Amino acid sequence: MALKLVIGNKNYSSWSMRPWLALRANNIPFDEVIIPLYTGDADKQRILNFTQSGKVPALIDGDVTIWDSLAIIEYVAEGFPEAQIWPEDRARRAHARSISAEMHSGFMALRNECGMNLHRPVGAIELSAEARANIARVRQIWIECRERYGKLGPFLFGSFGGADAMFAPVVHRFRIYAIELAPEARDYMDTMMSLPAFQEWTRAGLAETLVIERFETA
Ligand SMILES: N[C@@H](CCC(=O)N[C@@H](CS)C(=O)NCC(=O)O)C(=O)O
Repeated sequence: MALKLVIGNKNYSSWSMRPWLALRANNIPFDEVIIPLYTGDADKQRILNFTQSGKVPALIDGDVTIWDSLAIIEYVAEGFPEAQIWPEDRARRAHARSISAEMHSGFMALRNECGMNLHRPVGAIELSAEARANIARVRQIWIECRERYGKLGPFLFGSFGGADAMFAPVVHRFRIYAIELAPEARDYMDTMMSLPAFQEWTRAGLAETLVIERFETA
């Protein structure tokens, strides 16, 4: 039975984008179910019918349900070892998991102030000191990876992997909010933006027409 990935609107749902990219960029077949977010009880119930977390993304593999973006990426990495979603080397793998977990559990100010909204016209906004510190930390993470693993390939650990999937929506946030970056970080963004799976998600998000007011903040 095919894997089924339950996701939110591609225009807005940054958590959905992460496991979707991990699957698509590795050519792992799956069906997708898109449930628009924050549209009322009926759509919320549709999410609850898949996962009692009431949130997307969720991956359905037969009678196994995995919810939460990072848990899904881990599950996919275990099921498809040939995709090399995490680096083979143990120390690199620990590094990749550390920055992925850091992304998953932090960067609240950046997330709150620079929501992913692919339709938003590109332009800078006034950011809090916390958001600016988040941006500086992302930049540091990317540059450290590029310095250490750049010879292996253009993504954070060489080829596209789980850590890249976790940081992909940040690339959109930096682009949409015209964040100024060092050239090395800009190169990484260009690499991500030229990934066919990233472009496919972006095209689909831009084709959506549903506007969700709570995400139209800045
Ligand atoms: N930590 C979770 C966050 C999931 C999450 O917050 N999803 C949002 C959309 S991006 C959601 O489903 N919101 C719908 C709701 O709360 O009703 C993950 O990594 O998957």
